[in-house]
Amino acid sequence: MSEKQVAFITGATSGFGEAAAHYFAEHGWSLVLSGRRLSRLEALKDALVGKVPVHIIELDVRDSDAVKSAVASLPEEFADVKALINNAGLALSPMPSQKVDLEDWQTMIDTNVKGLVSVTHALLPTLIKHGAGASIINIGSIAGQWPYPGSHVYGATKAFVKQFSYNLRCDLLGTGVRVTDLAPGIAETEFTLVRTKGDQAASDNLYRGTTPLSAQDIAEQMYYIATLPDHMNINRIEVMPVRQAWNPFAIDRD
Ligand code: NDP
Ligand code: 8X3
Repeated sequence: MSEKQVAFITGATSGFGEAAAHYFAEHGWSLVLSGRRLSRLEALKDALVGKVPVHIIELDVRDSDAVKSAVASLPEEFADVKALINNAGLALSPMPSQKVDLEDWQTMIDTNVKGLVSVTHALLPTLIKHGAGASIINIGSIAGQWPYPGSHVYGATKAFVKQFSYNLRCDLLGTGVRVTDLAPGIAETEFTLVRTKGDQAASDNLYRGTTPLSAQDIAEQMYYIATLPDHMNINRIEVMPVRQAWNPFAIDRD
């Protein structure tokens, strides 16, 4: 590959982000990898640095000042970001709204909405400077499109991600920068362990006896989007495993 290509991945310490780091590295991309768990970032860097240049940033996307300064202080060889993968995110408390702590709703909004917005805002000048071929890949969810019990604020944050992605496209018209809402269905990562605050049995139970998406499946979709011909923009990809579909409407009866 002649042109150096840099991907900036948030939430690279686990799941989709970690799989994307490996997959983009296999294809020769330089990587900026961020997340809160430094030891995991260091292990990832050790695993990948023999293949491609890697810059790690211990970063909580909820801290907008830290986001701004992390982007402003990117080393020169990582400064020309071509693909921003806004992947950091989480769901919490998959129970009815009336039983959820307000703090959990706020954490999801702070991370999935405000964090994603901060990172995007900080990197927009860089991506626009890169121009044709640059991509913003926002990780949404089927939960942003389809309601289900216990999704409450999580699904609403992902609906934000979808509409923000579309709206960004309008403003970025003419810059060459693409924007995609990549919306996966059920995928086996640490997502459910986080959502249930460490209930390994609940997580195992969700994925038991079916074939969920894998982190690798989504990493490959990210790479596909980031390497499309410059003139193509996929607005949204919604992907479910074959073994997931919708339920009928629920009805309250006497
Ligand atoms: P994981 O829990 O495996 O990974 C989540 C990643 O987000 C971790 O690297 C975590 O890093 C990071 N993260 C969480 N909070 C913050 C924060 N405040 N600041 C920085 N990084 C943060 O889950 P997935 O890989 O499954 O999730 C990735 C994305 O995909 C999320 O946005 C999720 O909503 C979405 N998604 C997941 C689906 C699934 O079924 N798994 C389906 C559809 C969408 P750390 O804790 O080190 O900060
Ligand atoms: C996570 C996928 O199916 O739990 O975004 O809503 S699902």
